Amino acid sequence: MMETMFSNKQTDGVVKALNGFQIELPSWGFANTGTRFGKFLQAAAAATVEEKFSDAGEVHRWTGACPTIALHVLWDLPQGVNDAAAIEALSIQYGVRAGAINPNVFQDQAYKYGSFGNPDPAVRSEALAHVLASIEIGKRLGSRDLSLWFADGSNYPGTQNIRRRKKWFEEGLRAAHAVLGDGQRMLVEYKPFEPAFYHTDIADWGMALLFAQDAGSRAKVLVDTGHHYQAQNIEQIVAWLLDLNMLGGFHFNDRRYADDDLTLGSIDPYQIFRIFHEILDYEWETGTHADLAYMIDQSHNLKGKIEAMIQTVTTARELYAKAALVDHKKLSGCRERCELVDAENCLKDAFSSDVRPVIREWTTSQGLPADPLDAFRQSGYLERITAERGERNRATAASYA
Ligand code: PSV
Ligand code: MN
Repeated sequence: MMETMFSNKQTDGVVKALNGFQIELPSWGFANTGTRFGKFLQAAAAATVEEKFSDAGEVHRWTGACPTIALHVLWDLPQGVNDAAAIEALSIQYGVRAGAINPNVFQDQAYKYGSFGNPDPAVRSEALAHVLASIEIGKRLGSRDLSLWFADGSNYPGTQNIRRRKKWFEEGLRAAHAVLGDGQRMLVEYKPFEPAFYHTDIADWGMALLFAQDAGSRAKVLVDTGHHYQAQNIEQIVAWLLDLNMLGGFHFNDRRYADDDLTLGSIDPYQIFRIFHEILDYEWETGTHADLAYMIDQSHNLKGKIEAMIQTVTTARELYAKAALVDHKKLSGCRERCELVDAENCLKDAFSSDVRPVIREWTTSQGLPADPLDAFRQSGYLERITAERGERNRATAASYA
């Protein structure tokens, strides 16, 4: 039995939560990325898909919470399904499986005026063909989720027919849904702006929900925490989507201004806690398991990429464990009696509890290091890859100069 300041019941709840908590790493989070003003290149950054698997494997090795890596088709499987065998070999070698498959219908020049929403039927067909090829990759790799994000939109009023584009999106999403394999899901992500700055075709959770409902029963909504206006109540969106059985998963990150892709919990950890709380409260009340894909969608330009990922996973685990401390029965009673202060304190007490000792005991019991960041730093991995990749990455940096 663990010796903590919590009751046995609380400790059991936290341990159950820890046992079930997994979060997916983004392949693109290990590569050099930047803002539109430039890139600060890191000597240790991954440049090949093998290096991304290797780095992701390292995060999983020390945290034990990240058995899968999300792949972006264009960046990681440029030859489509022909690259699947190589991905399978990397999975075996580095101990992380392929997770969500992300088609890319936003970078090719053809997509200047959109992909599924492009007025040109030939471009719409090209985009659909890429999405269908991505579904094939998912089938081949045994990956459950097709994760769809579209940059489609327009920059100036009157320049696009918004209603027609909506219809074209419905057609494309239905066609993609029709070929999903058994057990595959389609996740529809929304974003209010960027790169489009006047209208975005899937701008918010309502649009994503309607598209998903229209596409078919295996389409769900993907909530990227960075894709909301400043004051939006994300946990309410989460609660509604859970109630509708339409929440598929998350792209976790934090933001201060817009889609900043900052480290989860770095700006507002209470918000992530409140999101986790809505999920666990739903599970407690309904007695069902919310089958959600927890994924990270961050790009660290200044922090060391692997360290930042370990920091993220550690924070996510802590916030999830804190949410598991909420006394749902007490909270439910307080709500019924409208005991507002006591109800709110159920959340605040859990959020302000220090869960780190119980997590340390749990990780040790799993054969994992109590301090994953320290274990990573001691391992020598960073020094090794800095030496191995540094020259190449410095040459790339020089070519930018
Ligand atoms: C777009 O901002 C996004 O959140 C989508 O999920 C993309 O797949 C990802 O970032 C990487 O560009
Ligand atoms: Mn995202």
